[in-house]
This record gives sequence, structure tokens and C-alpha cells, in this order.
Amino acid sequence: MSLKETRRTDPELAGLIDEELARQEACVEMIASESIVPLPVMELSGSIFTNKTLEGLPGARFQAGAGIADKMEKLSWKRAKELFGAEHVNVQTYSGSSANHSVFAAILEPGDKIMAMRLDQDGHLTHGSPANWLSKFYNHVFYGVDDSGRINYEELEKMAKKEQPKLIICGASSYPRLIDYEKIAKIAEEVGAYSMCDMAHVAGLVAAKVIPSPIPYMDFVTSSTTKTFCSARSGMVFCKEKYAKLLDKGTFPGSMGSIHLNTMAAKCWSFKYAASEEFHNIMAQVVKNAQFLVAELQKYGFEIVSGGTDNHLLVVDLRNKNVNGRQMQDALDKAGISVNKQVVPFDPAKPHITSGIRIGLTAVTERGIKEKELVKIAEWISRVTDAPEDEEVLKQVRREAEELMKNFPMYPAEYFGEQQLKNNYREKGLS
Ligand code: DSN
Repeated sequence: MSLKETRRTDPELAGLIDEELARQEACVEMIASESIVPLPVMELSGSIFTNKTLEGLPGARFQAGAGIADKMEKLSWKRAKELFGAEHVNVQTYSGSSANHSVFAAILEPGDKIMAMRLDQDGHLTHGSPANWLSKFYNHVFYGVDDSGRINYEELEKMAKKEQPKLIICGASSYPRLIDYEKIAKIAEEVGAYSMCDMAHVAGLVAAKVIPSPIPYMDFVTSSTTKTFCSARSGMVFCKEKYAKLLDKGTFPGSMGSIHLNTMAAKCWSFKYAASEEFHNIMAQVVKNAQFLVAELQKYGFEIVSGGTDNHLLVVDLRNKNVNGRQMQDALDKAGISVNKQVVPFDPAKPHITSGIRIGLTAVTERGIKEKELVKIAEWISRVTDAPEDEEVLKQVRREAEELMKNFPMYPAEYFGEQQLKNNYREKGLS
């Protein structure tokens, strides 16, 4: 992206893009919901399809000039269904949240009961938080994890039988363990509820067949496409064929208007790429890296929620250290390591403080970070934990982190053009 025209017409804004590129390049990016999109995804997200307005499905559009977009949407269906082994897909949703809205619009009436993972044990806002507008229309009941940090399936089953929900949702934003989709789908069937998995965090791992898929078991599977799937800022929904018409209606006109064909094109590319050996190898390394980092952090006495991880993320419980989640997020940020504060199961701290941090391995793994570098990263995290307010320590870790990340560029230098490179930290340094 040369930003040639932006630079000519709006240097102030172009400067901010340069700064953000430099920040991302220099930083050890470990926010579990982030990834680095391959260059075609970036290109396609800003492609000529940005100009086209369309509503409806291929063959039943509300605007003219749809023929080529029809071909692209059908190609996306074919690739997505093959990749995930799904009976039906809708690739129009704007994001993971809008994918969830599509399903709710398809099958729920106001007053219906949804059963989902507790928000403070990291169910998603759109699964029933009182802070989200959806909670005005539906009733919510929540299941959670037990003392071991794993989903309490017994509680889940008892609650489902007692509450008789219309929909049971699984999937969360900081759950480091595999979910027993088959068990949850069976419970839903027993109580006459629909089952839905929001696989946003793990969609890339599922696509690469590194962890089990919810698609054979669940009635509906929703996802964003940014996180481990490493694609556009967008969404997707899968369902069993018997619900195809309901879902498509819940998507349009049920919950959204015109389609973002530009990000659909980017997803279309990713549905092909995610079937490649290259993507599989990255995703396999993501899990290996997460498990390796757990072991390294444990050497420094860090408590890891549930004792480990089966996926791309881990949650550190800081209660045995002299620091809370918010302080750690801020201190690590100053030290060039980007994570987010995180509630831990049964957290006594307030949600804006928290007792933990969440660490994700997708973005650093895409840049080529492996075990050798993770030894250093664990040591930096430990140094920052021991001295979160010592500016000298934070600066020193930042210098070491920037030095390391210079060896793992996000994108080939030539992609950004001369001017942007001149502004880039590779030339100037950030510290
Ligand atoms: N759910 C938020 C997260 O996991 O960071 C945003 O996707």
C-alpha cells in the first residue's frame, strides 16, 4: 500500500497510518483477537468492489450490475463450504457480532431465552450482556467454568433442563480449552433448543484442522474472520441445510442492509488460502507456541488458568504476583508487548481492573516467532511483572523487543513504497 493519493491529499492522515505501521512492526503483538492479514486480504479489502452497492442473494438482488458480484459470492460459498465441510454458509455478515444478530433474527422472538457462557468468564457481549442492546429483547441465563477453569458441563446440562432455553450458545473470547461441541449439541437437542457455536476466536485453527470443528454438531456456527482466521474485518455464518432459508432471511433483510463486497472478496481469497499447507503449518505452530509459552511462564511461577491451553491463547492469573491486569497491560504496553487485561474465573477484581492478562500467539507466529524467541518473551514478561513501574526496566525490555521484531517483518519492505519506509521504524527506531 503506497498510500500515494492519501499522502498527496491528506498528509496528516497518511502520517497516522505510517505511525500505526511503525507501532505494529515494532511491537510484540499478543492480543488474542488480532492477526496479521496476508497482503491479498489488504488489497481486496480496498478493491473496486468497495464501489458496488448490492442487497439480497445472488439471483435475487435489489440493484442492477450484480452479475460479477454474484459469481464472487457463489465462489465464496463453494470455497467456504469445502473448507469447513459445511452444509450451508452465508458470507454477507459484517462481523462476528452481526453474524450472531443474523442467527437471533432467524430463530428468536422477543422474550425468548438464550443460555450462554457467563460474560465474566468470557462469553461475548452479543451472547447476552446486560450492557448490550440485545438483552432488552431476550432473557438470558448463564453457565460457566468450574474450579479447574473448564466448562462445567454438569451445570450446563442441569441449567438447560431447568431453564428450557430456546438457544444454547457456546464459544468464548478467552477460553483456552477445547469445547465438547457434541455434548452441548446433544443437551440442546434433549431440551428442544437450537445449538450455536460462536467460533470467532478459533476459526483459523478449525479451518486448518488443528483442533476439532463445531460444524458437524451445531445447528448454527458464527464467526468473525479477523482473529485466527487472519482475514478481513468481517463475518460468516454456517448452518445445517434445513435452516438455510431461515438464516439467509435473518441475515437480509433480518439484520443487515447492503453487503460489503470488498471484504467478501477478501474472505473469498482466505477460504482458498486457509486450505493450504502454509496456513495449516502456521496454525499448528500457533498452538505449539501457546503451549510452549505456558511452560516457559510456569518456570517463572506464573499461574495459568486451567493449567494450560489447547488453542491460540492463554490466560495468566496474576493473583500470586504483586500486580493486577490493568497495571500489567499498561506496563507491558510501555515495554513493547501488547496484551489485554483479562478477568479470570471467579475474579474478585472489577472488570476494568481484573486479576489477569490474556496472551494470544497468532500474530507473532505469523511473523515467524518460535520457541527460541518465546524464551525471551517469557523472560521479558517476568521482568515487567517484577517491576511494572520501573521506567528503566520497561525501556530496556522495549529496546530488546524492538530489536527482536526487526528480524521478523510483518510485510516485505517493498510493499509500502519509499516514503512510508522512510517514516518507518526500521530506519528511525521508535524508542
Ligand atoms: N471479543 C473481543 C476480543 O476477544 O478481544 C473482540 O473481538
